Amino acid sequence: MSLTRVLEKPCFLVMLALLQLFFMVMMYRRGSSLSFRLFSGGAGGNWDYSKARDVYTNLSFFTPMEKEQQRLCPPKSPLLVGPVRVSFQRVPLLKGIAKKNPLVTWGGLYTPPHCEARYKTAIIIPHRNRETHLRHLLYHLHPFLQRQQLHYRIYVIHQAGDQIFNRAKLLNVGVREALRDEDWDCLFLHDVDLIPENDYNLYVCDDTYPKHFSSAINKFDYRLPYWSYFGGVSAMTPEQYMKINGFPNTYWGWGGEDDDIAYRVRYAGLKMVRVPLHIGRYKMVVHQQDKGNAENKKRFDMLVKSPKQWTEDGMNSLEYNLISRRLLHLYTNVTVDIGMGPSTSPEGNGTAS
Ligand code: UD2
Ligand code: MN
Repeated sequence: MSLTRVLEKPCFLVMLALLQLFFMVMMYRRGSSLSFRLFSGGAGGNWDYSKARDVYTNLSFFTPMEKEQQRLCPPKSPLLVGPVRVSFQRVPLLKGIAKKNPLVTWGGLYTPPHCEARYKTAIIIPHRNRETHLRHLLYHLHPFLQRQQLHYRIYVIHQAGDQIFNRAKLLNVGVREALRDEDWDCLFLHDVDLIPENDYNLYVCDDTYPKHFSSAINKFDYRLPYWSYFGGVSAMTPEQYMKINGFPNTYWGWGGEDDDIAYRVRYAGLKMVRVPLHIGRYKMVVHQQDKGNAENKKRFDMLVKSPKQWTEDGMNSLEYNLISRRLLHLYTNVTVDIGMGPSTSPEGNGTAS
């Protein structure tokens, strides 16, 4: 039968129309449907962020009773939904967040109830005086990570005192403290005010290279501010972290440390990989510059010295005084005295630790 004859058959034309209708309906419902994955492969650039889902979607499937005998979780979690709604309109209470996450245990630890997790991820958050941001993050991050079927734990590294802030040194402390607990596969270095918007942004490390996750932040119109940008949220395996000698301890105050880290990655013979912009989307809680985190005016000079400094300033020179380690309902709180930098004057920050 020739093709033209087939095309002329009424039943064929009806079938064609029905098929077209079916695909149109599927496309219309793409926010949640199979077609979303079929057409975007879950990795294409075709996410519709206007149809974001509630961040607690699918968590009702979790009942500890259903655990299958230690079967590995599937390579791709069936619970993922893609874009999730992120709103800062109401600041959630810690009690309320704990209630919504009944399977999170003390210290902010979670293990999937149905299967054995493929990845163990520690989330490390440098913190001081950002309680509302922390509550927003915990509210959104716990269900996000649970849908990814990860074994995870959240660490909040709290700088004691009111001396000038040091984000990078706090992250070094977090890594050392987290590795005391477990052999984590992946260490996430996570700003407290950044909330991920797509759960296909898997909180898992790249086996070979340090990875940047917050590639598209609303603050920067969902674009990279500059090509080597490494601020916000990044992740490394413990091996990669040690290979770059961790982060610098000597950047006191705001700025520069993220660029130093990006440089170290190159000096150590590695390169940076990045989550694609359509998945690595984040909302940042709007905030002013904090008291006690003045701009580090010496950062440009320090960056020039970085090729010589990085092997001497980092995990191998890290010193701190652990004040307390407390297992709270939604996270492990590590309070630490990291010293006070060379001087408290804005001109004086940013030299040796
Ligand atoms: C940018 C980077 C950040 C870092 C910083 C320069 C983005 C989205 N983030 O953040 O990764 O490189 O520049 O240092 O580009 N913090 C406190 N309390 C304080 C001060 C800071 O908890 O008093 C923590 C908190 O986790 C915060 C992070 O440090 O998210 C970065 O500080 P920021 O948010 O004030 O700086 P920002 O948004 O310019
Ligand atoms: Mn910020």
